[in-house]
Amino acid sequence: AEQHSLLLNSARLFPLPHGMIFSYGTAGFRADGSKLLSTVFRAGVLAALRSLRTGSTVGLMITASHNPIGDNGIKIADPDGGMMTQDWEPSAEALANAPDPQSFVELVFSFAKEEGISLGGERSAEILLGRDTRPTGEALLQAAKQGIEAIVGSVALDMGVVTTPQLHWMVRRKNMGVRTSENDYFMQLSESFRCLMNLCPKGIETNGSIDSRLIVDGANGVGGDKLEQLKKLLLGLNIQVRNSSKHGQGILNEGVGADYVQKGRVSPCCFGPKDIGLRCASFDGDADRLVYFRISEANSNSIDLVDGDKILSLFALFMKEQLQILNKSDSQGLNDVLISRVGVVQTAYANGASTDYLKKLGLEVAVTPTGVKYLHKKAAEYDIGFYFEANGHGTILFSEDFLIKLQGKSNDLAFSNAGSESHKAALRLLAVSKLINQAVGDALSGLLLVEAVLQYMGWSLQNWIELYDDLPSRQLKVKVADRSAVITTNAETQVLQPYGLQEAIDFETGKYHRGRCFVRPSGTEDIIRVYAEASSQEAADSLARSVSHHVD
Ligand code: 16G
Ligand code: ZN
Repeated sequence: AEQHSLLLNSARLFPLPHGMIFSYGTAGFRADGSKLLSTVFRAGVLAALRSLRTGSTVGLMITASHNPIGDNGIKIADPDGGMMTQDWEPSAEALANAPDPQSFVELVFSFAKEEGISLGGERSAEILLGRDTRPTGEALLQAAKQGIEAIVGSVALDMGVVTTPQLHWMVRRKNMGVRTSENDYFMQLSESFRCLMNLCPKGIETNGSIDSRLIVDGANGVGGDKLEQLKKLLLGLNIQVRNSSKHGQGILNEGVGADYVQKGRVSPCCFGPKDIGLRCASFDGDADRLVYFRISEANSNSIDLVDGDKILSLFALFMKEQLQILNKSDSQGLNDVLISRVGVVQTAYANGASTDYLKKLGLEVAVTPTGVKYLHKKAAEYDIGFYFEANGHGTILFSEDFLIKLQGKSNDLAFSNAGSESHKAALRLLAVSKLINQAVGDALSGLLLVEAVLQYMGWSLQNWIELYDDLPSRQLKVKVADRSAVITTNAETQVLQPYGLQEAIDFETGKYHRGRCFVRPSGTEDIIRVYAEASSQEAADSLARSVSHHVD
């Protein structure tokens, strides 16, 4: 009874705004930040239920990533640091849209019963809260806290202003029973980075082609500020942060950030002719996306983009090489070969040239629908699973089982063959597993891994760009009355409905050499997206244009 009235009284403080319908999309709830108080309060309640149900700590992050500064959003992180299980999304939506406090409370009780959660019981819930730099973040955080505290025995721990990947990392670590502070995060990243740098082959730095200078666009968000802190712990890199939320007068995600750079293929604000030829990188507003770029020699308004596909390819090449080195010496019978299932996961947006490249490396390539939750789940099926979206969101996952074997092997080698090439390869693989965020894609750790790998290879940005040539592509958006009218299948590569649209796409695509085209409803905006690829830019443009007329 106490629980019932506590919940009801709290819910009354957060009435549902008129005429809004909230959906738990690709990346949680998103809307105008001023309209989200009830949603965030209710998500706080749900997070507490999730924690009770799993008996573990969960996370709640308040961010709208690369969206404009007035927007905000909310995501729940599961105990392993990944996104909340998809089974709970319908309930999240039902709770968010319950028309009044009374029906909300009834829903909470019936859902708890269904899930076997005892409310007001012995068990207590723990939720880590984080937010990005948005002005509505503080008020929303308070609403989330009240939601959590409306479930008897629940505790909210405020992690402050953090990147999305930091919060996911903290949740994961908390449940592993290890230290979770921001300082621990910085220490783990900087130590594993140093370890990788120390294991670089000697003599390469004299090559002269590698420039230690790196300029990073922080999107006027939380990532720039965190990188300023992290870089103090790094040796061997000369990082300059621009558009960091600290001293910039710039506005979050406005003319800056990974989404702006990748979609528009333009340089962000505060980058110009003075930077021609330099290695540049860009984060998005909550620092879970990373792309690299270079201001073109020919035209300082345009850039050479190094997107998520190329980051993925660089990582895959490096890791494959380490596995080969590790296993080569063993074929002489000294040790057992470390068997590993290695796989790469992409979406339909992956440039066709990157997929060809990865297959040529001998890797298995899987395709899933857009959205981290799909890619992550697939990648977790491998011993080493790589995933990246072209937009720069991705990471490398190691299975527990494989890490135990790898550690064991590394220990054996330290005993029998310390300092050998295979021992170094084992140490590098272990360092990567600590550097790269196992919970979710992370621009900070991704950046450090790129830098360490370039250093290891002795590669300039130019060498990396030449890994393969991107096929020309074009993305368009089409405004439609009802985006749900388009239904796709086969990881979004084929249209099921409306009838006849796929035939039209096939017909148009057939006219172009290396043509590939697909359409899908956006999960974050009220539009249909069209993607086309072909052997020339003119052809890709024209294919995208003609298909978008069929969508209209
Ligand atoms: C969200 C997704 C991102 C996806 C994008 C697609 C997460 C954390 N983020 O930002 O992975 O690429 O949506 O947007 O899952 P769209 O559906 O509008 O094309
Ligand atoms: Zn983001």
